[in-house]
Amino acid sequence: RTGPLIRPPCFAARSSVYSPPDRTISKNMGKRRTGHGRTIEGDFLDAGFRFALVVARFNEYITQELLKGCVNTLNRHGVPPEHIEVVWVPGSFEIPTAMKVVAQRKRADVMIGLGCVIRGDTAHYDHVCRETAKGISEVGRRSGIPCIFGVLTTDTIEQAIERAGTKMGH
Ligand code: INI
Repeated sequence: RTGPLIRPPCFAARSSVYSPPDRTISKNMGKRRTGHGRTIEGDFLDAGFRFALVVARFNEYITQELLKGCVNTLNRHGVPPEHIEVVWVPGSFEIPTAMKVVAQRKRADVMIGLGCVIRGDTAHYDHVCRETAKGISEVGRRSGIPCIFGVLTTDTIEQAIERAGTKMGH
């Protein structure tokens, strides 16, 4: 018998669910227990989920590339265009707020925040990075909807360009 499968809303179910050992065998083996009852695991196959990509306009020449790479990756894993919604926000700082609205309106099963914060001469960079990261994880924890952190935080524009698909791809 196959053990029960817990399928979190975000993850496609794997067919290879762990099967508990045959009862007759475990009876013969006394009280010794091996393995576990069930496995919760994601895979890379589309299962009909809707994706909201929340993208910052700040440093748009970089975030456009992140968006292209993200859409391309989702498409390659079988996500159709009609399951991808793009929400533009002014800067990375606003990504968590938009994610919260998307979550409240139940418009997505998964959200991906895409932004690019480049260090300047002031402490502004630190505030934007901190609040963006904290906010995205907070929306994810509170809503139960997976919120992916796709925000580059770099010291230089060159680093951002390198990480936006030019060197290693996405
Ligand atoms: N937003 C970014 O996404 N990247 C940056 O590099 C950046 N810098 O450097 O200032 C940035 N600032 C804007 C911020 O995200 C907000 O949109 C703004 O402060 C209004 O709330």
